[in-house]
Amino acid sequence: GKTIITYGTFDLFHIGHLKLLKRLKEMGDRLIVGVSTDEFNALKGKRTLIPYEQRAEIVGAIKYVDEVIPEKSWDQKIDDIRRLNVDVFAIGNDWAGKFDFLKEYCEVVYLERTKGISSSQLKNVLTSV
Ligand code: C2G
Repeated sequence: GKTIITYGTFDLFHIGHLKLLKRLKEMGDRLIVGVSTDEFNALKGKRTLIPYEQRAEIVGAIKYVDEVIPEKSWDQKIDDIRRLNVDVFAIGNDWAGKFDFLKEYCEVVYLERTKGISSSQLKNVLTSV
């Protein structure tokens, strides 16, 4: 079967994340998600409200997701693709072009983001109430 992989923080899990994971699962038979650890998010310059263990447990509970692995560094994607026999790497088009180097190892797909929602937007609303 066809294996898809994606990576992300998935903080404050919301409909944009869910729609992406649904579309990714529809592209193949197995969906693996690399969830960014808290340490890696610090490297990305991203502050998260929800700790890694909880973000990973939530993503793992989504029916479209078959496996969750920790995303600890920028450099693990090629190893993950090889080890897990990945056919397609896919991610939202906010990353368009950034992962084209993976084309040597698998298909690379950038998908439309869901408009009008993001974890940072939710955070702003929460802090402003
Ligand atoms: N996403 C989306 N629509 C939104 C918000 C997010 O489709 N409204 C997608 C993003 O494009 C991404 C995934 O949901 O594919 C996870 O989003 P983030 O948690 O913001 O991921 P990010 O922090 O960008 O991490 O190595 C890759 C990075 O770890 C990606």
